[in-house]
Amino acid sequence: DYTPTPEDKFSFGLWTVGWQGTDVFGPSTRDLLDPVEATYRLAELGAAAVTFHDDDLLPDEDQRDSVLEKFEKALAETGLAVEMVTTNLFSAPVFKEGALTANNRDVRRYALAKVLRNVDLAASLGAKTFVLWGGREGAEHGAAKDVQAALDRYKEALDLLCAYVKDQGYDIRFALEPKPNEPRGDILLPTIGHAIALINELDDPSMVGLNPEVGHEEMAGLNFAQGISQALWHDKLFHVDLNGQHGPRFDQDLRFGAGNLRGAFWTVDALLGAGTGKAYDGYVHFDFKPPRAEAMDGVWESARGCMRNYLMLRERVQAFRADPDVVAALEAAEVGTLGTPTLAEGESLADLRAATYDVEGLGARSVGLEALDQLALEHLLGAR
Ligand code: GLT
Ligand code: MN
Ligand code: MN
Ligand code: MN
Repeated sequence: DYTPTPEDKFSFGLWTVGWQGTDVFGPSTRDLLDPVEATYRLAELGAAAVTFHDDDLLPDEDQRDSVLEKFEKALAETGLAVEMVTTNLFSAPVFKEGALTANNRDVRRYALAKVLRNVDLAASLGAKTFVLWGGREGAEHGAAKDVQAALDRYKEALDLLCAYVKDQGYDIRFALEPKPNEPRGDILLPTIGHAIALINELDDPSMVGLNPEVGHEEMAGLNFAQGISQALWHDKLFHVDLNGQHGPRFDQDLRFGAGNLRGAFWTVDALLGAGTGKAYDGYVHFDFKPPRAEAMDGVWESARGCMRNYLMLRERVQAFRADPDVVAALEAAEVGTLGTPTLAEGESLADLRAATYDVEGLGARSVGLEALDQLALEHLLGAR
């Protein structure tokens, strides 16, 4: 009946249900939501974990200890885990021109100190993933950012953070979250591919992976399922931000399943390993914004919808993969044949070059792609 359970490993950012609706055209439409209350409500709805930025939970330094005490009590009473922690390096005016890659060196040092303090908190709460979303790392003007120097500083910060985590003996890995633009005009590490390339230049690439967000890739016109499949191939899908988006426009952060529904179907399929590939085994994390027009009832409905939509899509995807007609259509489309190396064992390139190919016949062959996709659509629509 699509009721989530802790085994589904659903997780929510406190900033999602806690978003008060402030946007560029108007102030908040909802009251402040106490993170402790959010924790109890999310547990009731069937979530397994929560995540947060330092500033979501601890906006007030004077109350740090008492807030943490109440929060830890809520975690203990609900059984919810803190699976991921992240740092707000984007709201405060000090980060207006960047944080870890700001031109100003004091800003960079302050940003790194803020992350380090939060890494200690993440370790003390048992979080194993630490996300870094660099929303302010970037520029609006060409000469304003030396991109190559900024990448040096990104690498420096990540190398220092990884060394710190090893030094402290923490069981934590970092996950970079790409986004093409917003709030900066052009953000560094705009896509999954850019981030993977940077990771490979780090001192210890094994400690850093990705936290891709559906909407962020789709803002760039990219296919999310294909992007996370590549991340899985590199063993870099450490975490995920599921939400919804209607094509290339501002970051919508719709509930998962809203927006590009077919994309959501293939996203779940990719997370499950797309039939024969590596599957994602981490928390299923939602990063959405309940629309500004909603009151609190709509906020909880939106959170519930994320989980129900995931469960419904998972059911549809599993039915699709198990359908004998789909198995036959995959076979007809030669999808499995792609797993066979192009050059056979013991064969040489000379053999390959000397072989004869029925180029005309191959050009005219049936590929069966529409038939396969129609089966997917019928499963998605519940017609099979
Ligand atoms: C911010 C951003 C999200 C990121 C969060 C992590 S913060 O809300 O829009 O996509 O995942 O820093
Ligand atoms: Mn987003
Ligand atoms: Mn967001
Ligand atoms: Mn996100």
